[in-house]
Amino acid sequence: MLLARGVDEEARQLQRQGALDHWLSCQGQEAAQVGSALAVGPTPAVFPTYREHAVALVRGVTPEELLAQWAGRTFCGWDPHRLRFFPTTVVLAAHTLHGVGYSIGQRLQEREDFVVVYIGDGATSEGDMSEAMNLAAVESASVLFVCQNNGWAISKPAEEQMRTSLAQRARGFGIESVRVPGRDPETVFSACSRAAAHVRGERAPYLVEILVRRINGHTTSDAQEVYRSRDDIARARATDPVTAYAARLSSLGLVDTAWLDGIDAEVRELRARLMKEYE
Ligand SMILES: Cc1ncc(C[n+]2csc(CCOP(=O)(O)OP(=O)(O)O)c2C)c(N)n1
Ligand SMILES: [Mg+2]
Repeated sequence: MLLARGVDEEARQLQRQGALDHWLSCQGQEAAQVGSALAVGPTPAVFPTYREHAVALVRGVTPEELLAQWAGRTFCGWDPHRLRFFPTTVVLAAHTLHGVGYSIGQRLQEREDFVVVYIGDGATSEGDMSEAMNLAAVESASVLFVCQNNGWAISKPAEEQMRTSLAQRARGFGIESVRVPGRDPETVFSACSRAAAHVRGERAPYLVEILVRRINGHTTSDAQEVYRSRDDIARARATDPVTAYAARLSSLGLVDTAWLDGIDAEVRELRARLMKEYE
């Protein structure tokens, strides 16, 4: 989580300096991403949206590869086949159908493992998501939908975009689901481990809705202060999952200052490396 935060912060700075065209920050969503990525493990194919940087790092995408697309260097940046981590999808929810189709294809080839599809709250309003959930339910596809509900689709609040929770909506399609808070990676890890066991054991889809708070604007081109209250932004910063988890592990005596300093040094080195590379 700390490494992801460091990479994200460096990418934001590189964008300001003109080295990257664009960046979508994942700050505030690290516990949801690291908890879910560790729970599903390294084997299932993952279809991300565009903000799953911490998942990418857990999957073995290097920080240099992660930034490459946003510097306009490559189409993707990493090898999607080797890492089983598919390219970023900016066309909202298109990848939900790709993921379900991929899972059905795997089953037909008797190479079944499950597929993980990451999606945001706003993207679930796209017809593709409804089609993907229905198809997954009807075909009993082995797909785990991980929905990070950060409360915003750019400037559109989630409460103006839906009348039920996403977990409830999934049940309407015949997909079992759960809604969990996304501040503590262990809570997310437990929920996603149970969900993954369900997908594997039942060979059926499952949806986990994780409630998170977006700390920064939608992208580096967005001024969230224009449409989001100061209180809401302050609350997102005050409930930062990264500092909260570091504090929790420290208070339990599981990590000490020397260990945290070691990670800090690693982050500084990583950021310096990225800065040099992208300059
Ligand atoms: C099909 C389509 N329509 C509109 C957009 C413009 N767009 C980009 S991101 C976004 C909001 C998505 O919000 P959400 O799914 O909650 O993800 P978040 O950015 O909050 O992680 C919109 C409307 C798009 N990329 N693709
Ligand atoms: Mg959102």
